[in-house]
Amino acid sequence: MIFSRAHLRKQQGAALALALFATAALGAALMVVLAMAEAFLADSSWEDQRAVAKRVALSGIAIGSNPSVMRGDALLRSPFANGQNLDVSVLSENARLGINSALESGWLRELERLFIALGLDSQRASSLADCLADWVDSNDEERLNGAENEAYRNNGFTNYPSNASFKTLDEMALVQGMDALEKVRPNWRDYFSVLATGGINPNDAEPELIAAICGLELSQLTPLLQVRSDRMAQQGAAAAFKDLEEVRRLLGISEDAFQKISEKLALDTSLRRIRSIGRAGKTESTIEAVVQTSGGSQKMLLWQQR
Ligand SMILES: [Ca+2]
Repeated sequence: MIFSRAHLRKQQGAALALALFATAALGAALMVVLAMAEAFLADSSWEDQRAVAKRVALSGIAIGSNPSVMRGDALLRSPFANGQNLDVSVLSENARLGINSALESGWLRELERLFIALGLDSQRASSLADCLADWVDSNDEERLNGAENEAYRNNGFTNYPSNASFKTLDEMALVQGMDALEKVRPNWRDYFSVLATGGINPNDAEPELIAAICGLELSQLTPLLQVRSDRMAQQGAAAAFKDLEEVRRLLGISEDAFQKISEKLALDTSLRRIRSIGRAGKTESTIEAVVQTSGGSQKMLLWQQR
């Protein structure tokens, strides 16, 4: 089918109007929810306030899931009267390392560097990378410092390892050697995902993750991080790096040397992790969700509430 330019412009205009309408509608819906919540809060119990906080957090997930809402959008951080407020962060899921994908790609050296950056000594880091690879590979042959069924059986765990991809990060925590990581870095889960695939996103990932996975010194990232934070402060997510060539130039790496590094990076944002904190009175409710946007449809891949 051939469309005239005027027809296409009309379509684009309609799409923009729809996106603006969706954003405005979200804002209006949020204001209604919060006005109701505010009236309700004036004389309410802790349980009631907690319910309001949860409703505020739910509004945040609805806003953060909208593809037209970008990181840095004012809608994501809104203070309200009576101690209510909303705090939403939206990040690409590739801000974390997709552990299944990394193991499939054989990134054991990269994982070892990351575990060292997170606080393990090199022996433990190397051993943990082997144990993770043994957990997901289909065979029962132990790697040099790995662990297969016999090692787990000796410790009373007869059904480990699963010899299949990790389904959750809690399953990853069962791998031999993860207790040592938990001890030195209790928040290790923030660096990993069982949903992300491919490379990590240089727009959103923590500096130590980018450095470890790409085999760079932290100091090499300084210009990249400076530009990233300056632009984010001035223009929000619209200023994100849109091509890897710009990332390469900021890292000061030759085109040849960058070839191997570029496969560890990805600018894809089709998976977004939304963390929404709703507060009401003295209560707080946090909801975390991972949403996949593909074409015009969205799919919820993770939902955690606390
Ligand atoms: Ca195995």
